[in-house]
Amino acid sequence: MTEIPKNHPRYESLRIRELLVRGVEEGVTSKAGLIAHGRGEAFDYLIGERTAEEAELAERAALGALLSAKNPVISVNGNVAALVPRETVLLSERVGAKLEVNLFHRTEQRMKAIRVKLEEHGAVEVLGTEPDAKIPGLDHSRGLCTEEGIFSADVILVPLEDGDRAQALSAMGKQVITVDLNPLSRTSMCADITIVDNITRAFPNMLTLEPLEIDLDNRENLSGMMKLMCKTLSSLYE
Ligand code: PTJ
Repeated sequence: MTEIPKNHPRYESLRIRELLVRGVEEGVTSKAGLIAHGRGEAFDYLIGERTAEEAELAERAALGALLSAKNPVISVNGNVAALVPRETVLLSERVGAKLEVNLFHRTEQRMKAIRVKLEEHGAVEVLGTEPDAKIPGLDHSRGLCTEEGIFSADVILVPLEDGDRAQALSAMGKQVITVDLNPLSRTSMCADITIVDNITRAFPNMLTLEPLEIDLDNRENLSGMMKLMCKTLSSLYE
């Protein structure tokens, strides 16, 4: 890893980038994952790189939904595995959710590398490498999943997800929860609960926050986040 001086004003942001670069080198993260992260960073600037009130509410609502689910599943991709492997495992333990690797740019090598990474961080069982079901409406390998996990899940947490797949999961009647810094993405718009926060803050928060069982108005929550972004921008003009 590149040595980043701790007193660099952008230390945290550079440290997170290095995690992704290492993820690519380990065969965990796709190259496209680096681009996706850059898009996320831009939106993170607009929310002041901190957890907003709306995001905290969504994090608590997500915990409530996962805890009251019959078969909750956390879907893990290459960015999630690089950024928050330990927190992902701890969160799955906290809410009793299964872990399943599910990739947009699927290769058998990356599926295995992510499974091994999660196991190294304490996961006992990681589904996904032996798929036996398909998400209806998704072509090619993007739709592959397991019957025991994603296919039969009633509540699914799909962080940093592609819009097509989020929509397909929603069409299956599942309650979809996402973490996405872009409140305008198709995933953010179609999810039942969207946490507009950096996953590097959202997952650690979700290990300690109090769960809340509420019927979150996702549209209202998203519009709160968009207003915050506008406010941050306009404050720069004042
Ligand atoms: O590992 P794979 O093959 O499954 O691929 C993973 C990526 C993320 C490359 C793939 O799912 C993809 O292309 O996703 P998208 O369509 O770019 O969507 C990712 C969303 O996550 C975007 O809206 C980004 O703004 C957002 N995002 C990126 N980094 C973060 C983030 N949201 C929260 N925290 C982040 N660190």
